[in-house]
Amino acid sequence: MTDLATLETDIQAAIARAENIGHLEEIRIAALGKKGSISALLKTLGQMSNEERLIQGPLINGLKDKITQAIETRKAQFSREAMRERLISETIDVTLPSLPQASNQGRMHPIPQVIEDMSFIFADMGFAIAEGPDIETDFYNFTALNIPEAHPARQMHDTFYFEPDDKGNRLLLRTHTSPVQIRTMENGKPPFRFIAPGRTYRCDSDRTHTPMFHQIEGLAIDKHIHLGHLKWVLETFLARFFELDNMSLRLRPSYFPFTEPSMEVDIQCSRAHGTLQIGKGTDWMEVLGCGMVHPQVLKNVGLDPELWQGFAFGLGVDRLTMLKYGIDDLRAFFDADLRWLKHYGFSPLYMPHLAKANLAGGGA
Ligand code: 2NM
Repeated sequence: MTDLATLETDIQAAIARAENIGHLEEIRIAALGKKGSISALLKTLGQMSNEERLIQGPLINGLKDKITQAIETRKAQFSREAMRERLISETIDVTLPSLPQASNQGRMHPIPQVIEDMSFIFADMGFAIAEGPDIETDFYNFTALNIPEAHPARQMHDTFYFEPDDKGNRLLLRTHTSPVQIRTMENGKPPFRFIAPGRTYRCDSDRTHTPMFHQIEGLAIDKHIHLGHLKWVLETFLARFFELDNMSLRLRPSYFPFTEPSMEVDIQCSRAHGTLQIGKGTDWMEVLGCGMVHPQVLKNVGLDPELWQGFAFGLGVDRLTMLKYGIDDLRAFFDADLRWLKHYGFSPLYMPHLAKANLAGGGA
């Protein structure tokens, strides 16, 4: 019969000598595995007399428990040591400058980059930035904006509607960011001066339309805001966006339900010799819509149109991005083609020229 005390001393010594988890596992199998030394002892209990088993049973099981515990304790020690080593070896100095190769790998998609650049220009002119939900109610997307029931924009083919609820109310995907202007005016006090950039949705898909596109709408409400202010803001914005010293605009009368008067805005351009040049020449290109906010819209958000007035405008981010960067296929924006992104995407360290000019002390 094996001397239990000797066996225990031997196994404990082996556990103490173990150099790693693999080693420890070998010791465990040799003692407690199917053919292990302690397992063999446990099997002998079956052949013992009752009196002998009463004495040997607790001794052998006690040994099994002690060894199991000793192995667990050593294992925990190993994993603490492993973690300590890992923490030491993986320490990084976050104050080191980034590697040029690393910071040059990823690319910012042109659309969010241009939204940021445009927002920067408007912020520099004193506009705040407002946001709102993509999923809207009929009231905020249409009714509050003075868009009557029979308006074509309300028809199924333009608007993505959700299934109606029990009461027949349908939510929808906003068709413009104007509901953000309504919500922001409802929740605040005039004067207002902010832009609302974001995603917009229309059930329309062809060479020049995608069902999701991006808009920036702007709004200024005060006691004496007039068309002159609107024209200056648009001229200044468009000149800065296209990185030109100045910009000639042409305002043509148009119609929107939420503005009166309403106008479409063309920028000066040249299409001579088959190339498009913006800011020079004798041609015109439509880039945005605008107007003086309709008195009914002001009433709808609880403002007295006898006291308050102002302008609003809306521009399509996707098309202006294509114009500025010579991108000729709208659908490329949504293809997730890495080769395209490598060419047209922006470095993470890119800064809009306006910000750079200000840093150099020569800002406008
Ligand atoms: C446009 C053109 C003209 C517009 C109006 C409003 C609001 F909410 F203030 F009434 N937000 N945006 C507006 C005006 C939008 O997009 C071509």
